Amino acid sequence: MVREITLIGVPMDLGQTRRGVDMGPSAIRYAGVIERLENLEYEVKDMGDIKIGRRDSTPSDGHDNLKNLQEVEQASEELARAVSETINSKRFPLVLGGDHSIAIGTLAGVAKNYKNLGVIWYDAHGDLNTADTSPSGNIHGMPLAASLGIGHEKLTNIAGYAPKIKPENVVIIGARSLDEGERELIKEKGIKVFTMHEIDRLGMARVMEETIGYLAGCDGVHLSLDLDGLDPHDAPGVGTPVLGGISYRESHLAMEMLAESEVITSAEFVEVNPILDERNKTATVAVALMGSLFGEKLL
Ligand code: 4U7
Ligand code: MN
Ligand code: MN
Ligand code: MN
Repeated sequence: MVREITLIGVPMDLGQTRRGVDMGPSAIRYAGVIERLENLEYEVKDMGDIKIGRRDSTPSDGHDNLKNLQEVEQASEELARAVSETINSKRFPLVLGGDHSIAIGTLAGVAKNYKNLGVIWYDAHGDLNTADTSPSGNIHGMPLAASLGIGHEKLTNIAGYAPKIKPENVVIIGARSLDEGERELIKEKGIKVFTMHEIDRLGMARVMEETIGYLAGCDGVHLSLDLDGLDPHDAPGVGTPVLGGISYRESHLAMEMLAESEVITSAEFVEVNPILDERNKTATVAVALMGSLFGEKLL
């Protein structure tokens, strides 16, 4: 793995309606991300935060069912540039969210640099909605669709190209809340999904072995980890918690297996909302999982 990491904070809260997730990057820094990675002998540079526009008082902005579209688009462009520059300087981009709409910009920046990028989407949700299927109009429920080139052009065409990724290079892990349109898209595109059912049945070790094998032909793999993939008992500081999630231990195992396989080439940790949290528990969990992802071991 690349030994130089660039942290990119994205204090984005416009992809959904609950306040506080814009403080996610601060909470993760406060939980000691830099020290954690430096202890593992990485060289860490914190480039600070991407600038985010203001919450719109007319959030749909004339675009039906796409709240704060303009502002999300702008931040995505800026984030895509920062991520791509990071990769160009041979550094590992570690993006700190912020709501999950930021994955649109992250993937726009990452995918430019790979021919056949794989994506692991660790999440309770599919994030495969479009304006037509979304029950909420919240863009944080749309980033995976947008990255596949599905949805509004302002979201699919960030950095001037589309699609960013191919459906056969995506693995969703932890799904337990899908909307009707998302189910249809998963079937239509044949997207690989390990729902909670499969995690219960196969165990996380086998799920990760299969995931790593499934993405073996990719020249890079991006990890997009939504903290709501974990059970709300372990990660309570998230905007859209869903009961019955992946445990803290299973998540560590998943990260450890990714570290051992050395497949991950970029990552983001999103949806940490300190206002909804219990004494910064969720940011602390995020940093602990980053430790495992970057090779931390007890012995
Ligand atoms: B997250 C939802 F309807 N599917 O689209 C939607 F259930 O990034 C939730 O995974 C989306 O946290 C959750 O609004 C987005 C809803
Ligand atoms: Mn506007
Ligand atoms: Mn989610
Ligand atoms: Mn998500």
